[in-house]
Amino acid sequence: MACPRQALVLGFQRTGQAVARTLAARGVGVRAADRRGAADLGIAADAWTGVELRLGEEGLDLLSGVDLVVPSPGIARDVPLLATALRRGIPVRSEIEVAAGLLRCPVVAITGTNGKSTTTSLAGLALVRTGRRTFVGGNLGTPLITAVGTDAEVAVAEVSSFQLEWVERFRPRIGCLLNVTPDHLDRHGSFEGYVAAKARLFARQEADDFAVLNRDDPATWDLAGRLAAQVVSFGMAPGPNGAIGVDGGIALRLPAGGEERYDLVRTRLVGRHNLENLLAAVTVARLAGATPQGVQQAIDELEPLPHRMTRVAIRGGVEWFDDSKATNVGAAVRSLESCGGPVVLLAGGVDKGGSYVPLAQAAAGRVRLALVFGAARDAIAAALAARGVPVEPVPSLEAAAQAAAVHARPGDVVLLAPACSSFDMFTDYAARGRAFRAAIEALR
Ligand code: UMA
Ligand code: ADP
Repeated sequence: MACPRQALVLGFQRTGQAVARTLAARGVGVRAADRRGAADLGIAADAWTGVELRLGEEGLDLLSGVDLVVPSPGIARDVPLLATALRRGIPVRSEIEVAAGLLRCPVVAITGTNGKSTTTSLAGLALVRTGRRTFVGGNLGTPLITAVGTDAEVAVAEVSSFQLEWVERFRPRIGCLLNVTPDHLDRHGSFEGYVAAKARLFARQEADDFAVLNRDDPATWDLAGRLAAQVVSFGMAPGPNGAIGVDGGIALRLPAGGEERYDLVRTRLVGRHNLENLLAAVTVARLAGATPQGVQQAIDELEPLPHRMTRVAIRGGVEWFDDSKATNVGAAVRSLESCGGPVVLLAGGVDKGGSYVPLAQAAAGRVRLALVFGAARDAIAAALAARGVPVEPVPSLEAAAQAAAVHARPGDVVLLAPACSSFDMFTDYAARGRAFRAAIEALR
């Protein structure tokens, strides 16, 4: 990508603001647009000298004189502005591509339907504990482009399918794909479209790069034979190399080197899904230059991230778990599978176009009662009822918490694992998790 003279930054939240700041500092003319106004975005427009702000606008005249468009991840691929830019031959590139073009350090990129944040945090911490100056961010919250111009020696980025939609030359030194199960089908159109977006992570890698893949996940492992990079795998079943779960620990064999062992006795990450994240993170971190000591320290120290299977209350012998980050069916299935006792499940929110049958299968025989709410309420209720799972529609998350308090018995788990995104009722999954905790506190 040639250096642009005039860029249109589309969407002006975290990503757009970081891109505008970085490009403007490099002398690129920046026009920044968002369909929302300054007050709604919570910004002071006069603080953005050097950027042409066009807030509240979506018209095609925004493209005038532009030789690069950088859309935020939240902007759908088919908005008229992007379609017109492409028709006019104007390159459309995502923030991670612009960032990677400007970064002077290697990029480690971690994607997958679930486990990205946990794996990214763990691999990043291992590098930090090794003493490497490490940027840790991306879809996790701090856009990758904020690492540009810093003294980072390595950048570890969580990468989403939305960010991968608009990459052409993005070439991570290490790319990791954790798993692929249906998610964001409303955005990508089909499961195949979603997998294809994920696969773009590896498209520009070469033989001296690494692709770290989950050999137990069919949709992920399917890619192994098609990649130019060296494949290193992880899983519970034996594999050609990489990481495997062994009794109380992890055994790792890198392409060059003997077997290493890591101890899991002190980790606070629980559940089979987190074991997979640990296997992936250990592999990625060692390939990226973390020492075995740094890796072990990270395993011992990392706290579970908020709203991911966090125990938020114990009331009358009932444990209440907040897994608000289980924003798709695959994640909610794993949450259910990691609960021991009978479960009162709280689920619902925005439907992403996938099937709830896997959720119903995991719930059958395990869920005492499902309380469903939000836009996807009826679809979830129908799938669960078809498998004989008792289900009750409720008007809100608060009502669900109240009903859960009535129906849960000592020894039960009350689990918020929505299987949906939160945007019908909350600003994001974190706000939903906070509302859940507040609803528990409000119970008498
Ligand atoms: N907008 C328009 N026109 C449109 C649509 C949107 O102008 O047609 C505007 C909106 O008004 C908004 C902006 O565009 O101001 C959209 O910004 P955004 O939603 O991309 O928000 P950012 O703050 O830039 O956050 C993004 C990621 N958001 C999404 O992918 C939806 C954040 O991931 C990420 O942390 C951040 O960049 C930094 O990299 C969030 C997420 O939900 C956590 N990700 C999805 C997930 O994890 O499942 C992929
Ligand atoms: P992401 O960033 O991909 O959303 P997180 O690490 O934040 O991933 O975990 C989000 C949720 O996904 C967790 O709360 C849990 O329910 C589920 N989860 C985490 N890791 C995995 C995994 N490896 N496989 C399946 N589900 C997982």
